[in-house]
Amino acid sequence: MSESPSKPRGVEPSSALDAVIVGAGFSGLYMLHRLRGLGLSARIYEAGSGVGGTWFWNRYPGARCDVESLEYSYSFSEELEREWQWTERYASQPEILRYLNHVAERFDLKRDIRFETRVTCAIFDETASRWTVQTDRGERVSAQFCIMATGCLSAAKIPDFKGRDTFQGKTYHTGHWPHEGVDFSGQRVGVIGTGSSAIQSVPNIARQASHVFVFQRTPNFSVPAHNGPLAPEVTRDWKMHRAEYRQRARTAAFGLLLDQNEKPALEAPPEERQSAYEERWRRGGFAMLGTFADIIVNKEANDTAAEFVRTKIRGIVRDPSVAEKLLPRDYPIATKRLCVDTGYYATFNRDNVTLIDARTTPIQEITPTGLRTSEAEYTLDSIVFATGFDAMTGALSNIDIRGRAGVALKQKWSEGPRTYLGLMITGFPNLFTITGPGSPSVLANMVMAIEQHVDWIADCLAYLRQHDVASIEATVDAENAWVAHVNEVANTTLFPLANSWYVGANIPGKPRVFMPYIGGLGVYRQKCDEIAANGYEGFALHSCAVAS
Ligand code: FAD
Ligand code: N01
Repeated sequence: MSESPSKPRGVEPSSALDAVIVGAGFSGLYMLHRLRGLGLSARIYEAGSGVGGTWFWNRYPGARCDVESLEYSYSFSEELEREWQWTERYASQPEILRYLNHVAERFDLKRDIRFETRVTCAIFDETASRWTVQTDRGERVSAQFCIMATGCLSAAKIPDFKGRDTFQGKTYHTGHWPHEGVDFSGQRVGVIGTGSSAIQSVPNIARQASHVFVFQRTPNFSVPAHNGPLAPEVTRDWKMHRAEYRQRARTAAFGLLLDQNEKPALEAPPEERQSAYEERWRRGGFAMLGTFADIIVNKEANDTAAEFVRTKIRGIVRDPSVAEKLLPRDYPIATKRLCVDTGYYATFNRDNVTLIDARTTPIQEITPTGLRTSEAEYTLDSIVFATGFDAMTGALSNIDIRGRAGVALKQKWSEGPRTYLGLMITGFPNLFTITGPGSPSVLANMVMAIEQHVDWIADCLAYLRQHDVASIEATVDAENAWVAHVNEVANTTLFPLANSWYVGANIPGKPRVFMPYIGGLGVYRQKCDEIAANGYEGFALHSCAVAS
């Protein structure tokens, strides 16, 4: 039974736990399950009124995963995997949310989750080697370990447009979609943004609204999903070979069964290249990324893939001037997150859809009746902000986290995030970040990245218990070396060339640092395992009588 989310709890007497977990998405749920298995006392605090994280909040029309359902699901329990049936190649948001609720029920997790409770503050007590965690309900709890499962894409961001609050119609952010859904019938709708959320929602909104105006600042590369019902033979094959498939995904660069071609694009003659891209386009989804070995490291190779997609866009969109506006030109393909769509480009063939180039004619103001660009005024009934997230660091920065000597994490990260392995931060002992900056996280099938982090943290806590260790902390040298390595690897790729949320470019004033680790999930896993096997190399472990 979950605790009642509706009644205010007031200030509870302070209680002591082994671990506090913040967030009840894929990360927090599995973390709680693992800690229970170790016999540790743990509690999740979750701002939402239910489990699911991303899949609780992002309920916009068309929301679904773009990593295939069979792969975008937990692998830790064979029984769970055998009993759950995915219905589509890419599961819809409601189906993924049902799945996560099923997981929470099946493993009896909800009794240790405090819903509708936001963690506002976490302070490290150096004498006791414990964290004091406070919530917006006035609750205060002490825990030896604090585990941030707060999500890389959970801090929704609405840009500070002039006049934003004057609009008299309805506004929505894709990441905070109303649970009851939205009926756009007969409405003139403005959608701001053309990232994955817009690319999934625009075709659906356009089928309902009287007119949709899409305000595009940067065109995006998108490949077709070719979604559909999961054929029984595909599910059968998966269940038969699941152990092997999962093992491959865990050690693969992107945590995916990508079928990576090891040949460089430029070594293939043009006809071979063309037919390879065509074949991947027919398969759909992220298959495109594996067409050749050098797409994300060699600009010339990348150009061949980018031009292939641009040609596809020209072929789909009937009005050449609209097609021209939709062509991404100023960054290499896949260096902003590749989108996977169902009918996105074709939507611009509809009479009730207008594309506005918000780069050449920028949005100047939101008005009581709509939106004004430098060129025209648009009368709107609703505005959808598909404007993304303060990614990777936003949810952590929203909490007042204070480590040794009261130093604030925000202050430590004022020039960009610094971590050791994306798991721990020097000066913040016993604080773990699941899929933190400096880890593969958003560059992988995130469920595989999450499981790897959760397992590593759980094994680490078991080790600390066995060895009577009260605190663990990344050393300065290890953190410095890791940050340097993360940057060095990023600079061998084309990723830093794009103004993406990977480098914080979507948030005015955010330091430009490439945040995830692009060395590959398989390689990273091996490094993490070696570090643990060597007695937690790069970490300072202290046993301390005063603790607990
Ligand atoms: P989240 O699911 O973001 O959960 C974090 C939770 O922490 C949230 O519920 C939030 O309310 C809570 N929280 C945060 N701060 C606090 C606080 N201070 N106090 C209390 N609670 C707090 N990844 C893929 O690999 N494949 C996909 O196909 C894919 N599709 C996506 C589609 C969308 C629309 C989005 C936005 C992201 C998608 N992602 C995808 C990334 C996705 O975020 C991850 O796959 C995964 O769901 C993250 O799980 P998580 O538990 O780490 O974080
Ligand atoms: O957000 P985004 P998202 N004026 O940041 C524009 C995952 N995800 O929610 O590119 C005008 O990608 C901005 O323009 P620009 C996935 O990892 C997955 O779509 O900065 N426009 C951009 O077009 C994804 O990458 C799925 O120039 C402004 C858009 O808003 C991540 O979540 C589905 C603006 C934001 O795009 C985020 O995706 C959904 C301004 N001031 C999400 N500010 C799947 O398919 C921003 N924009 C699985």
